[in-house]
Amino acid sequence: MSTKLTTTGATIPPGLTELLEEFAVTVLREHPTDLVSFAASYFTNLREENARNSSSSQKGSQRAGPAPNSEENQMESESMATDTPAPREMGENDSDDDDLPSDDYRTAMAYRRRSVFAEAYVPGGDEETDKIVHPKTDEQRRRLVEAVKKIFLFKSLDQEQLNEVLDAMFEKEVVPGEKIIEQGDDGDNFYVIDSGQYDCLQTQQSGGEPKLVFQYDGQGFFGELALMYNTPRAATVIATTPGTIWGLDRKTFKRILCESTSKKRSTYKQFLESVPMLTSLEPYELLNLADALERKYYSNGDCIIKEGDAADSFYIVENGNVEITREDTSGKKVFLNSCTRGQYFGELALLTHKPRAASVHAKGDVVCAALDVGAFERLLGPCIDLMRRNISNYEEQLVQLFGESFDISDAR
Ligand code: 1OR
Ligand code: 1OR
Repeated sequence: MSTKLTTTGATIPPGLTELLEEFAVTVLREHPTDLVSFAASYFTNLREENARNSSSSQKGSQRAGPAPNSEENQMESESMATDTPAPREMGENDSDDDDLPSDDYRTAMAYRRRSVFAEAYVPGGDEETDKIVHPKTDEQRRRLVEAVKKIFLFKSLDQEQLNEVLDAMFEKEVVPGEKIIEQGDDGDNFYVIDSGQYDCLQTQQSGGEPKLVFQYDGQGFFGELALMYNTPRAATVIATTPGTIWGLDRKTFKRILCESTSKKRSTYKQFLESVPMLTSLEPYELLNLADALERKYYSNGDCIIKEGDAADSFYIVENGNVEITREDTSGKKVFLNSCTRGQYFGELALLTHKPRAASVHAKGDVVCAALDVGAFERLLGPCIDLMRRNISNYEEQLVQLFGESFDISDAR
């Protein structure tokens, strides 16, 4: 059985990534009130189920799958699959539930599915490679190309992959009130919005009222989560106006779009969780942010932002240091600040819609995660108040340093 090495040389035990990934997805879906108790219950149950499975397979009776040490089972755990507990569907064996620790536990276990691991995404896995083609008129193709242009998931595809995905997509017209996805169902298709408005509703406790968690207006995508992680649908999506969406079947999604998307999400997940400015974002919002980030590399002295320029991007420092400077009235460069890992810059001009207020240069090698202006406005809405509060600190310092005041109101 192979083990993986991280860049720091630490060994990643087989199965760890998958174990944590499924736990994270369950948390994301269930929103437990007490994360620690939820985690304790989740892993205790997993251990007990594993022990049960392993003893029943040693007896050579119930378990239909491979024996724990068989070659087949090794292959399973080396790729993505881990030996996991059998599912406990809602209401199954109710009397057993009496001694369960909490509601969170019940919910987590009710949603667990054996298929989550058994069928989890395997890069280059055994998905069939039959190409699906839904013929389209020139007008349909043009509309489809426009709809996917704005979607980050498609940006990493080469031309051949993009054509294959576009060929496989099919048009679907929807009417107000039409349920496109229902929470808890298995995932069939991924959808890209061509037109129309859609509500995304989530029931957070079993038996609770569905709550509106997101609204799509004429653009975007939904339905990727269940396909990426082989989990039940995390939310319900309903059309609220007449509209058109483009569907992509699960197999084509997994074969072409899943690998790059899941790689990018897991690359950025930990980093984004550690950025103080982003703490108000939901886990799913962080995933969407990860999709939209573009990694940029700079060497010592490179100019990242030039004072007076028009603004197009926002930056978070992933590695290294940047120096922020501004020219005083005599043209002398004045040091304002420096930013390091987890800190951000370039927000001011995007919020005020004015030219860049300062210059930013790399001090040594620097890696930044950049977000374009559209994504900044769409994805960082919940963080804007915090950024505005920080800007009022700039104002005070500015008066002290330059003796001038600074208007942070929107210049539009
Ligand atoms: P899916 O395949 O699970 C439902 O099917 C889709 O709704 C899901 O993929 C996402 O594409 C989409 N949490 C989970 N799924 C969401 C969310 C969401 N918003 C849209 N979807 N939240 C809203 C975040 C602003 C978190 C709710 C607490
Ligand atoms: P931006 O889009 O204007 C330059 O591009 C970035 O430098 C800016 O966003 C901010 O992220 C940052 N103090 C600290 N950082 C600043 C300041 C600043 N101005 C711009 N940035 N000031 C305080 C002065 C002591 C100057 C305020 C105008």
